[in-house]
Amino acid sequence: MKINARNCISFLIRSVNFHQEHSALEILATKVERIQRRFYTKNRNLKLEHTVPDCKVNMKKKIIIDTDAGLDDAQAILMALASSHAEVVAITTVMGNAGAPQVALNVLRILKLADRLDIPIYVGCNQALNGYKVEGCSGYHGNDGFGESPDQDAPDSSLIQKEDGVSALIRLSKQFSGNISVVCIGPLTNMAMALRKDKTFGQQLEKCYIMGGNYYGKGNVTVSAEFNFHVDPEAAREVLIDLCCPKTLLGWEICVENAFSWDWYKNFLKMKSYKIKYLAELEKYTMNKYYIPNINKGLIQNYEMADQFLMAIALDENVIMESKTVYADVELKGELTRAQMVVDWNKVLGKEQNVKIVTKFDRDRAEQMLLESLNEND
Ligand SMILES: [Ca+2]
Repeated sequence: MKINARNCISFLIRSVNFHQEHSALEILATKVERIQRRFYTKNRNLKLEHTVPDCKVNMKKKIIIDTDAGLDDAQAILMALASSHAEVVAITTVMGNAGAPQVALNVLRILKLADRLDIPIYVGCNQALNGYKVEGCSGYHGNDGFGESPDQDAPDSSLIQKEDGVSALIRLSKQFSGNISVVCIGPLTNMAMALRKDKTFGQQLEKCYIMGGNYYGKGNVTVSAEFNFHVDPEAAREVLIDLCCPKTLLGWEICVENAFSWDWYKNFLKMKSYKIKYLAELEKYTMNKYYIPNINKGLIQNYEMADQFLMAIALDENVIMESKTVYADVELKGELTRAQMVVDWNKVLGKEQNVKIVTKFDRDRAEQMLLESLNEND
């Protein structure tokens, strides 16, 4: 390795464990690289040997997770924390499976489980753009969104940051401008509010990944609305139309098509892992209140997951096997179709494409990423 400023700083980056120092060094490295490039551009005649290693090859992808955790969110967060591809810079919470403050407490429990209480949590919007507020919870994972099984040894809630989630999204997007993505696994209220407060928000983001919506009009709350879009359809619409960074969306139908069998789930629970044991305990509520009655009614055939699949895609885009880049909007007024995502497959509206919809993904790879993130022996 050549001894130059760039290599020295790259070496320091690889040696530093704490993400804040890591980030500062990356910014410094980028600035040094810029100065180096300017110098060599002006002094080409010097014919100096110039090798600037591509530091980004070794850099982890920076992400913020915007979540309404939620047990499926919990698994997705654990995937991100275990990934060698990503650095979780922050977690912002939004109303959905529970109110945003309760979601922050749930996230604290997950970070404690993963021994990553160093990651900052910011409480975001606790009501939708139109004022709608989830009273207590969505019902799916219980009143607290976490199986109504309180942690007797819960982490100190003072670890939750004072800054609100929307401000944190705007600040971090500027701090890591062009080098940070948001993985949205809850309703899109925080994202829409960030955009309303700062029109340049989308320009600062590298990418935005969204679990939500549907492209064949198949709902899981109403006949035609998916949960995240149903909680805040106005926010979903504003993000789809106005957020200008590249957006990748995983809709509900493809998640159902790729659901796992109940035999798979039984084997999953048998894995020797303190994380799975912990999550399984919390999921008992959903199992008894939702899964078993609906299995008996023939309404659900498989163990469905969504946030985990989106996280797999965000962590490694090679998981995407097929996608369609299209113009999509959200219906706000329909008598039966409010919150349904409407995809202009045939370019009838003549509008510019605004989102990449995943239409096929590598479930085996996603499953492997999930299992690897959880499979730690006690
Ligand atoms: Ca979620």
